[in-house]
Amino acid sequence: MSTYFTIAVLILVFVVIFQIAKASEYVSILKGEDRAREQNNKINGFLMIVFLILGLIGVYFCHQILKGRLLGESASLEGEKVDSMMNITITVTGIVFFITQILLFTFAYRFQENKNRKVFFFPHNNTMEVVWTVVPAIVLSILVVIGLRNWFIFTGDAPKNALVVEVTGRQFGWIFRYPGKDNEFGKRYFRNIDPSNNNLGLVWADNKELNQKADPATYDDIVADNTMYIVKGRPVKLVIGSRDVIHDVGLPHFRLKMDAVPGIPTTLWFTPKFTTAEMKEKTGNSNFVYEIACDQMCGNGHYSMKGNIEVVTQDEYDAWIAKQKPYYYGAFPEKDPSAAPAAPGGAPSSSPDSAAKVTTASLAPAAGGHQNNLK
Ligand SMILES: [Cu+2]
Repeated sequence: MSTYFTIAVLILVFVVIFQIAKASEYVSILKGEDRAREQNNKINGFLMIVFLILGLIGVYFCHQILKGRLLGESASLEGEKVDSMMNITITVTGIVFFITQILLFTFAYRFQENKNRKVFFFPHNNTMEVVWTVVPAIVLSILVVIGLRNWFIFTGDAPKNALVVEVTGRQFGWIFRYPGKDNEFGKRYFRNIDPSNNNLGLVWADNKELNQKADPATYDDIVADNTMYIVKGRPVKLVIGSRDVIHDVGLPHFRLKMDAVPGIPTTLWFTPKFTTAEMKEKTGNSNFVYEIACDQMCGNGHYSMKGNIEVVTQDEYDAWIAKQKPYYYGAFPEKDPSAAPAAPGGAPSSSPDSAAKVTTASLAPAAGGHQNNLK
């Protein structure tokens, strides 16, 4: 309904403009063309100045309205560099914008047609051509060099004390992996992916068909869904990938983003400045969470692809990571050493065992399914 209404309004506006143009044409014939043009010039010149003033007022109000809605201070040290680039770019382009717009409209008004003045023929000037080519070229090159330098910092080697987290995008969510006690990520293979118990395809069993050997480094890897824990003041390096299509780790509060590409790991590092609790206080929003927004159109559930980041202190992080069980034990509970002593606990001793059996039994058809796929 509203579409038809919009189309009808557009047609009406078009008809009105057409009629006004026709009427002014008749008026100019009646009045004599010269006089009509003189009058039109005056009106247009005046309208140019009105447009300039209203436009500048509009720019001011847009700025005032948007100022409060922006994200506030960067929540990472590296993000400050992005903010400063943004400020330099807006200052330079802003100055150029105001000078050129004011000159454009005042010249149109000031130098409108006048019977007593003759137009000066000014076809070409080499010096001016050189100036307006070289000056923007130098300014833009400086902006690009600052940007490249920062890009090499963000994507380059992270400091040695950095926490390393692997971030994998999937349709539609994020999977986070921590290397565990050995500080090493175990191998992954996409054909091992099983949504029920191995959502990253960790190579934790031999597979003769694929000529794969189990990688012991996978046994202590910790895998978490939805929420990533990182530490305030400690650099964090993200090793980013994807399980299906191209996603993008968008970190608006930290001012960074990086594509998540299947098969090609990308990296990014930054240092969080405030814990989530501090941000709740700073923003006055008790529900504040740092967000990973997928910045790449990745399918029909793209809008829902939100991950959370909890920035905590080192102590809180240590407490959290100590509570996490390696992902391996989720699929093979019988291998969990902490579960074993619970078994000889009197009456329910048989129940953990049987639970383990059920899980391993449920694994078997899944593994069989993979083999079928391979054939
Ligand atoms: Cu996505």
